Amino acid sequence: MKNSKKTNQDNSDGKQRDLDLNRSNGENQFLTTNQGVKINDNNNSLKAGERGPSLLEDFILREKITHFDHERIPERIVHARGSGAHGYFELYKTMEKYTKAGFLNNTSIKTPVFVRFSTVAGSRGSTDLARDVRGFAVKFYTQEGIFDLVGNNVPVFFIQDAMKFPDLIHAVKGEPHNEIPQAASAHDTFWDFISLMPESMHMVMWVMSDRAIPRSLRMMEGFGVHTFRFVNAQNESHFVKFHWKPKLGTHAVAWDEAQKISGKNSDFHKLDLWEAIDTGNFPEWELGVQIIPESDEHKYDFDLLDPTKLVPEELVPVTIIGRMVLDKNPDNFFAETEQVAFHPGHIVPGIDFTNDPLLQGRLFSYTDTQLSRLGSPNFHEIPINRTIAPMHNNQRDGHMRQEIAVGKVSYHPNSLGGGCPFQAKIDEGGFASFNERIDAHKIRERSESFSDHFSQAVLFYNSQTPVEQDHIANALSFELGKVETVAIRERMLGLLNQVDGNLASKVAKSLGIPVPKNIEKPINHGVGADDKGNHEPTKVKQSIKNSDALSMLKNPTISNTIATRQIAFLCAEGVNASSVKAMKTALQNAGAKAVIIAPHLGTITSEDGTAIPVDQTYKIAASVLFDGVFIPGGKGIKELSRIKEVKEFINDSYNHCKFIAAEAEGIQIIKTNSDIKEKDAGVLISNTIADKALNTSFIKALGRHRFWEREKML
Ligand code: HDE
Repeated sequence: MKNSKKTNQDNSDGKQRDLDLNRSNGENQFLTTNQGVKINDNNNSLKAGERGPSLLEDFILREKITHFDHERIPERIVHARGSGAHGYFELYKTMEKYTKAGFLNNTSIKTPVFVRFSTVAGSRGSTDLARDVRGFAVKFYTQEGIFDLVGNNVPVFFIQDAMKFPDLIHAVKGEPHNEIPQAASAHDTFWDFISLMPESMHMVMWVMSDRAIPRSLRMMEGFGVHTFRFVNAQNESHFVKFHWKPKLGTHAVAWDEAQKISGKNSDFHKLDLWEAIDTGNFPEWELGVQIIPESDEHKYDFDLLDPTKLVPEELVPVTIIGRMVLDKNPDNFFAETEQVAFHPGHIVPGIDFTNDPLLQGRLFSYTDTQLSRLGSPNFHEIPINRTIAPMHNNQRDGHMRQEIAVGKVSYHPNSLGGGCPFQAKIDEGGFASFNERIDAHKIRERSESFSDHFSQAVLFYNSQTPVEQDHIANALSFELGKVETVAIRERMLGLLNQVDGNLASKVAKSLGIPVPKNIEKPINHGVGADDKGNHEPTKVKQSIKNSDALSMLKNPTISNTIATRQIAFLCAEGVNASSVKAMKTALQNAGAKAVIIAPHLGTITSEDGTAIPVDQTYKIAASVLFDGVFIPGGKGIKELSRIKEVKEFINDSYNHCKFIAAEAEGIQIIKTNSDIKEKDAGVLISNTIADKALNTSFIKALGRHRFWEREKML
């Protein structure tokens, strides 16, 4: 089956053509059993008489129910909830100097990809808007085999060594006695663990920042996290860090908003991605790399092998080398998004690992987990997982084997099969691990170069704008406020104090306890890197004090586009049609979507008798599902004062720092029907109907995403 597409050179739709082999469509077809027997009655089971018992011989009922009984597979232990999409990657410029990976050498190849975004802690059915890291896993179907870049939207990790991963996940998931809470880190076991693991402090800063509550999966960065290697044709190695930069910029929602979205639409991110692709607004990211020569391995004041550290862009700039476009939704969630199996160990010649002890542990875990989740060593044969490169080996059999390997030879070396399949020399594309020299004692210890747990947490915190710093303090106050054990709160304050005294004091104030003077040594020998006490956490002086790239609001790559943003139009019968039309057209021209909200579905009639189609009612719509609000003019608009949801709509928009625009009679609604007492620069008004200047300034304002300055006024 697979052999048919093995010589395929045009990679761009290579994977889609491969999947075609398995796609099915029941259109204009008879309903059949799995054995192909046409079914005559799909409504009634076979019974002994009209009111009698069902008969065991009813093979149609038995087949249907048995299949149903076995429909579920174990959800992922972590990253259970996800959304997938197909697309392609194209290279801007060859990376030949650094890597021999074909898809990073040849700018004319478009490599098909499948991406799965996920939350980490929650179960499959949990909310999209949990405060959590997001998984960002990309499967490249290259002509030399599959390369999986299994990253996150945060560039560092909580722990340095794979040995601690099961502990971390046990701590963050619902507590084992009652499985509470779902998809939330705000509970005792998580913060107990964190408070005993100072190495987590850098990642804690990221997760308490707004990065953990993205506006959209399309508006978040992605990172490979670990340092990998590029290896070129001359067998020279460079260290490499991978970055994905979203074309729409990196944006977040407010925490209160996130909690409300979870109630209004817990599929908010999944739906947003689906609709964007469905309507042709294909999300796009650029791939960037930070390349570090081998000779610079020890140049920095952190260890490149330590996954709790990033390489500041100010020290090693990110070079943009290509772009990824997601242009097709999956046909079937289970077959594709659920069954896709990622593995950081899926690499191709030209890419290799480093000795990062977290990465090394992952290399074991991912095949193992697929065996239990997908149930067979043949998971590589599942359509979404199979390579579009030629694949031949002597692995045989196992549950659900699809391949029919012909011939009697299934071993190597052999003479009966002419030695086939044969090994590839390096210049024939054979994979050879980078021949790094290792000369060492076997030890169970960490390198002293891993013992600085605070410098980059400080760098991250100091690089944030005051608004972002406030959000971190608020998030910590929320999370630690939910912790019941006072000693855990105190230990956390001790750690926070090492990051920033002001931050610790703010959180302490909210918790109603003082920042402890000395951090108390936990009684269970859990202090970070080395339980043996060889390397106490130390603070190393950072060579840089600030990195704008770490702040979402200062990030130089931030985009001001309002493409795909959803703007709510609060309307009623008797609205002014020109007011609606002018703003709608202006927004649409800028790529945004105007959503007409009214007391009922169908159409409303404007002042001049125009029928305006309604998209949503006030019973369904909520401010948290939109990026901005416009209240048009028109005599009938005063009707909005009588609709209680309108008041909540405007107040939520205001409290979540969204931009609000109103025209003519619409202004009165803001004045009389909301808590907005003072005019602020984020509330834009005009007495003129269809005011071009208002439309332009509203669009410009929406490009800033939020008017965070308002928080100081609230
Ligand atoms: Fe994973 N991780 N992980 N992880 N991870 C899984 O594999 C694991 C880590 C990441 O959409 C599991 O197929 C260990 C870092 C993503 O299908 C499992 C360690 C990063 C996804 C697993 C880590 C990740 C996973 C669960 C520490 C960012 C979802 C299901 C040694 C670079 C992929 C599965 C998808 C999934 C193990 C740490 C990212 C159990 C042991 C660091 C995006 O194998």
